[in-house]
Amino acid sequence: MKRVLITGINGMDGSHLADLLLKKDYKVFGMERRSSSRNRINTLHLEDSITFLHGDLTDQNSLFRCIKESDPDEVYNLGSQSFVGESWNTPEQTSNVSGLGVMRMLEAIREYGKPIKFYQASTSEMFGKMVENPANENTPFYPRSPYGVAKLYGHWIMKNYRESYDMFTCSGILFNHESERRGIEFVTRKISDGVARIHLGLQDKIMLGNLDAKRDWGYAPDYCEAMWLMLQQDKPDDYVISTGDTHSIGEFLDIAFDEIGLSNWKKYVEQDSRFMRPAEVDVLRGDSSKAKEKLNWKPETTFEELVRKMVKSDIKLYHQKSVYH
Ligand code: NAP
Ligand code: F7E
Repeated sequence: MKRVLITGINGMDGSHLADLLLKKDYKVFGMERRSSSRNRINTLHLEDSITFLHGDLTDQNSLFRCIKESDPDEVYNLGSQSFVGESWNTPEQTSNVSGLGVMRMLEAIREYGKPIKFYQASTSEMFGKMVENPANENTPFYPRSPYGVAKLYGHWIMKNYRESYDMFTCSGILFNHESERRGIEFVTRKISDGVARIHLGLQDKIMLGNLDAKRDWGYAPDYCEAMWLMLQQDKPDDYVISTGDTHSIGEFLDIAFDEIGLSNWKKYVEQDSRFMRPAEVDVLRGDSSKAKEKLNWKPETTFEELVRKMVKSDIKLYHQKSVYH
């Protein structure tokens, strides 16, 4: 039985990846930070099937300990301060976790000495201003936020350890992917939750920032399959994972409101400068031909299916709560 350590286990991707690797019969260890309140909304269903370990990407010794205790064959480093907007408020913390944290985990693996395969959660935010559209593995990077800059350090240090120490390290340059487990502050979940609340009479308006932004949105469980495939190859490499399509926030709103039978979302959406960013990534679109060819991977879930799934799930969640709040 293969053993795996996943950082960021309670996040969206961490929980979906654990679901996938349990099905593939892995022994799963999930690293989480200590929290003063319960933080396992996405992993509650996993409490009896995986082992939780306490660790923090800003604490080198905790990473040595997590590697020793899990003795993994594969490590997926998904832990990150992943909210782009927040990265302007906490640039130092973001750089520490999402940048230096990668180096700390690589050091922990190197010190341990076993040939562990390592996956780094890189991001389309490294392309930022998009000097080429669609972007592929050879497109130059141009990050537009402290988060994007931190992730670029993580990406290059992962590559450097591959070249310096012959370690099996891979990077998935994943474009936006979403699911029913997405954090509530990200625009897709903010919309699906807001639409559910409007449908149930709990809210009148959704306050949003820049409505002109366009993203290449995919479905998180599809993308977790790609992460796993990367570590099953003979040689370590980097891959862009995307749908190849780009959609505006307006198109997301069209489908989300259609799911509750409303055709004119403009009556229910207001722009609010609090949600604007100091520098914006206007459009993202990825070319994942390499993943298709080498990993035999392609996305399964369409944009429309994704939006409808998220809205349906949020309506169901409110129905499951005995008191709406
Ligand atoms: P997420 O839901 O925000 O999950 C991130 C996880 O990292 C959370 O569980 C968080 O723990 C944990 N974390 C934060 N700071 C940490 C620290 N100091 N030490 C250890 N863990 C820490 O993010 P996601 O959407 O699942 O994304 C997974 C990874 O892929 C992230 O690295 C993200 O940057 C990257 N990525 C995401 C996308 C996307 O569209 N979703 C695209 C490209 C790349 P708490 O729960 O305690 O906060
Ligand atoms: O913003 C605009 C916002 O916060 C998307 C992370 O997973 O994907 C994610 O980063 C767009 C931006 O995701 C609101 O300005 C408008 O243009 O959902 P988001 P993101 O910044 O694309 C990448 C690939 C990652 O790696 C990240 O970890 O939507 N937008 N109005 C808004 N965004 C938010 N959050 N809230 C709004 O009210």
